[in-house]
Order: sequence, then C-alpha cells, then structure tokens
Amino acid sequence: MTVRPILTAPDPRLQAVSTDVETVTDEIRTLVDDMADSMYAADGIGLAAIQIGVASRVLVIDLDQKEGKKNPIGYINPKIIWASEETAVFEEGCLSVPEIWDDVERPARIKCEYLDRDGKKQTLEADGLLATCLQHEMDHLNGVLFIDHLSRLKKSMAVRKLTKAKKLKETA
Ligand code: K2U
Ligand code: ZN
Repeated sequence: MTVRPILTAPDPRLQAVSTDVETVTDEIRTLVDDMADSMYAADGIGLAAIQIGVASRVLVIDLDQKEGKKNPIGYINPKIIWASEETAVFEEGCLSVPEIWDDVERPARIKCEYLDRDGKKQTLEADGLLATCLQHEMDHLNGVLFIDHLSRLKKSMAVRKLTKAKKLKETA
C-alpha cells in the first residue's frame, strides 16, 4: 500500500508525453497498485501515471467502488482504435486540477486496445462514464489536461485560479 503525491497544475511535468511500456514487469504491476492506492486516497475514479510523476503510458480506473469493494483496472499502453461521430458532454474534474469542474464534449463511444496487468492484449468497447474517463486519462498520457479543451477565456481563468492556489499553498 503506497500512496504517492499527486501533481497539481500548473506543473510542467503534467505536459510531458508519456512513453510506452516495453514489458509488463512486476515493477509495472507495483506502479499500477501504487496508482490505485493514490487514486483511492484522493477519492478519484481514475488516475494516469504522470499524475504521480511517472511518464509511462499507464492508467488505472475503478468505476465500481461501492461499500469499500475495490476493483481497480490497469490499462497499459492504451490506444483508441475507434471513436463514434456521436459525442457526449460530461462535467469533468481532475485530481491534478483541484476545485475546477466544467463540461467537456468527447466521442460518446470508443474502442480501446491495451495490455492488462499480465501483459495480455485486451480490447474494450466503452460508453458513458467509462468512455469519458478513459479519454480523460489518455489525454494525460499526451500531456493534455481537461482545461485544455475549454474556451481560451475559461482556460485562462482556470490557470489563474490554480496558480493563485498553488502560491498560497507554497507560502502557507
Ligand atoms: O485524472 C483524474 O483525476 C481522473 C478523474 C476521473 C474522471 C475525470 C473526468 C471524467 C471522468 C472521470 C478523477 O479521478 S475523478 C474526478 C475527481 C476530481 C477531483 C476530485 C475528486 C474526483
Ligand atoms: Zn485528470
């Protein structure tokens, strides 16, 4: 059980483009476990490795957290292989963009290929919250935050709020 600190914007490390995992090793499985521990500690439902400062293409998502039951799924080297023309709008938030929530429009349905924690190739069809969360997390692997999808004005207001909050936290 290792909870690792979650980077918060503004932080240049969050703009890194993460690199593919060569081989799914015990080290990668420990990374997935640490990501899950860190996600649960922050009351999240998804987390990308870059959010704990590791620039590897690894995600963890758990939409099934009920009454203490945990079912974290690790997604290694995830790729979207198809996305619907139809879109859906969800109000998104992010553990790395505290206290900011806004609507983001994304493809409503996606097909995704990834390696599971045993290194086995998996294919997944997702819609609803899972489709949104997967796309949100895969944005992180490309150095993109959900506020990058907002209007210029909304993004600049968000960056100003985050910068002020970070300065206050650092001087407290
Ligand atoms: O990157 C993240 O922090 C993942 C989000 C999951 C998510 C974001 C947008 C749409 C669907 C899922 C967090 O784990 S969950 C949202 C959240 C944000 C701040 C505080 C608590 C929960
Ligand atoms: Zn996020």
